[in-house]
Amino acid sequence: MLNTISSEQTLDAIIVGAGLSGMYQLHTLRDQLGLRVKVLEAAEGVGGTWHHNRYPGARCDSESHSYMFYFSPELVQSWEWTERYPQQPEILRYMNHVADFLKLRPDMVFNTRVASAQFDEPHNLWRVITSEGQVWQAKYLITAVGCLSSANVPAIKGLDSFQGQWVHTSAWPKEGVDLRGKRVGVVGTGSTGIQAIPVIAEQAGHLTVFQRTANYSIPARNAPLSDDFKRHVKQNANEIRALMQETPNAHCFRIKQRSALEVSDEERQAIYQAAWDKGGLQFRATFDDLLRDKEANDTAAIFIKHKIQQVVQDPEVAALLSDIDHPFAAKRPPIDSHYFETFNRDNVHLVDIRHHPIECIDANGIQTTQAHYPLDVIVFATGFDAMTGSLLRMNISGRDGLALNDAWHAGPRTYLGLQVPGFPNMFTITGPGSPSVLCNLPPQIEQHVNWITDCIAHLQTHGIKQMEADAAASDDWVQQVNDAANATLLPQVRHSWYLGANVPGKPRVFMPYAGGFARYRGICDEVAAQGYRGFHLRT
Ligand code: NA7
Repeated sequence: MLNTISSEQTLDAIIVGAGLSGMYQLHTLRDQLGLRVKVLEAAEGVGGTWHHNRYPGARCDSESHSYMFYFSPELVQSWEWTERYPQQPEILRYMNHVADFLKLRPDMVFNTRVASAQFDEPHNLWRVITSEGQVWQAKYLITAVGCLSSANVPAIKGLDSFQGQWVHTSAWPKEGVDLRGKRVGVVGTGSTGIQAIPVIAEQAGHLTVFQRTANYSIPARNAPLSDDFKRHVKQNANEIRALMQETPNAHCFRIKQRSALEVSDEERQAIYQAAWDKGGLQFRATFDDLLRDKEANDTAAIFIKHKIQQVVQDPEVAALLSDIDHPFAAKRPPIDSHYFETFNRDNVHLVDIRHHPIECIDANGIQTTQAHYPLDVIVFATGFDAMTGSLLRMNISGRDGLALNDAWHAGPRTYLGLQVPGFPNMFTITGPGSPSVLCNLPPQIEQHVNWITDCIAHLQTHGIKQMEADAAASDDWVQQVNDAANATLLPQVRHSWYLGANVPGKPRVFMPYAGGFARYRGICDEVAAQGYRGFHLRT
């Protein structure tokens, strides 16, 4: 097989995925280390998750000035966001801007899906085969496939028989879906459903929302950015970057170091009200024990449930929307633009599928155990086979043909979320075992890419042929990931995709590292400073 591979397809590194992580990784390996690198990307352009998630209302829940790269002062100066929370088209424009600014496109191969990646031990190479049968090989394989890229379409009986149109939010057609005047059903009320529902309600003739789990949501209070704020970002880029690196969630705000239980009721209400008025994920930052202490969490939960009951006029609908079974922020906490208000519209109907589950889909709509709902369009806002789905889909096999699917049969096992034992010279950006989905992603991507780049520079300079995570170090890390999660309320949620519990048959393992971004960064730096403790370096 080696003879059939052209010299252009023999590289130092192959990166899979042209989202933010793949783009930055290409820049550092190519432009800082001078390596021969290509990015393979299934889509026809850059953007990763933002290329595909074009559903109505799609926008970022991180504030725009925290959802960008800060590694290059020139890049920071070259861009201005227009809104507090940018919409998908603007984010995609930013990502295209990054690609052009860093002149990345010549080294990106689009419309190229990785069908398999095998480690060839005798040649110490990763051999990647695309779905078109092209073969690429390189010493290093870097997966930059995102955490939320593998859609979870529920296996509901009869979906194939539906005569209308159905679509998953993460595969929204580029040309859009004409919802005007139609009877639309949305299944799912996570962050995506909560963003999409208010916008779909404005377009559709009638909207039916199928809710399995009621959810908290905080108003985003989105607004255009003032010129003053845009100037502030450019003038304070270093401070903004430093702040994001210090905070547990890699956002641009600090968590107040106080307990929700140490202030009076009156003071607590005033604090929550101010955070509610300000809007956004900062609501979580009002107290530092909301995710650790159930009693503290209850105070926030009660405040938000009360708000829902105030906003929603029909008491039965309000009761259903505020009948939330998990602690606040123990599932990914959505933020919204008029989500609860949408249920006051005449053309919106809420269906409780917790107590009356969906039985099947037929030619004309959705049948629950209680009623039939005729529909023209079904929108699945049902989330993702998160964190491991896109990695496992790539048919990766490591040393001795060990398949990643087998290595992870009991759940993902990584060292620092960066490497998997048995898979030498393969690196994973924001993979399971790293803070990933619990934190704002761009600062983490910078940290991961910088760490991997320094590491590869070390391997190249010292003539090290192979780097591989030690099995015992990986087991210890999995334990640390579990311990960090168990110190919070996060693992208490049923159906949590943090645990893989939203995908039938998926092992239940808490996947993201919940110890905080700053702590994680410190651990990674220490491991590197100690000569890559916990990795085998083979010359
Ligand atoms: P989520 O957060 O996984 O939400 C998916 C929603 O779909 C949630 O309400 C689920 O209910 C519901 N769901 C999933 N499967 C089913 C089935 N089979 N039947 C009915 N309802 C179902 O995904 P999102 O896309 O909203 O958000 C993911 C991330 O994307 C988000 O955090 C941002 O980072 C961007 P459940 O709660 O499981 O009962």
